[in-house]
Amino acid sequence: MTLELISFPLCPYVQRSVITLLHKEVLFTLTHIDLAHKPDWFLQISPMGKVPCLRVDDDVVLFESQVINEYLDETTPPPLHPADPLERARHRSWIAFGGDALADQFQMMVAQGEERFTAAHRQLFEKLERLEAAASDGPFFAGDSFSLVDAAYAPLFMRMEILHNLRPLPRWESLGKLRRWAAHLLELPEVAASVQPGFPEQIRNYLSEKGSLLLRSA
Ligand SMILES: N[C@@H](CCC(=O)N[C@@H](CS)C(=O)NCC(=O)O)C(=O)O
Repeated sequence: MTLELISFPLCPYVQRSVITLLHKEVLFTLTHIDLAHKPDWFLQISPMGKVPCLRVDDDVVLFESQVINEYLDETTPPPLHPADPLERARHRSWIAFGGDALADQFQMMVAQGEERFTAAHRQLFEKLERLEAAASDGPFFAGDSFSLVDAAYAPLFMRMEILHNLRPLPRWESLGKLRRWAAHLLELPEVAASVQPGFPEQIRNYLSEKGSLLLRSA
């Protein structure tokens, strides 16, 4: 089986799948595209025009990070989803929640004005506070073992730490359980290797290009 992941280097949803592939030690190739100039071949294979897409055996194309991760999980051991259907469904619920939190985080990152920044910041932290209440005492989301929920949140946590270093985010500092969970995930080799070297600088440059308020008031 050949696996080609179509990527944009800064995309957190792609990163969810890269972490899963690296965790499972599955061979894959990564093809980067420029989302500002989507190539025609990409638009032809990506029904939603979004990354990630996973091309399997040069033939079938999967899209949506969660679908890709579940396919990888079902086809390569060890399983990262709980065996119990109810617990598995609970994990899926929190992964979907994390997808929305990533969208809020993105809005906060690219906000140029105070009003938009405040709205995105409020939405993001309302979600993170709920997540804090749902998370276990660690070290992972569900306790002792790494799951697809961990793969789904590591990209969000990585960006939180980068943003917090650029401009202190006191509400992030107050979320003790999440920060301990984040610190544990960010030390994992598959998480560290899921981005290119110099990633914090790449995020900073992206924010600068977007005229982000986060940099202006730093
Ligand atoms: N729900 C999707 C979200 C993917 C997504 O929003 N990807 C962004 C990049 S981070 C994208 O491709 N945006 C291009 C566009 O919307 O035109 C997933 O989980 O895969």
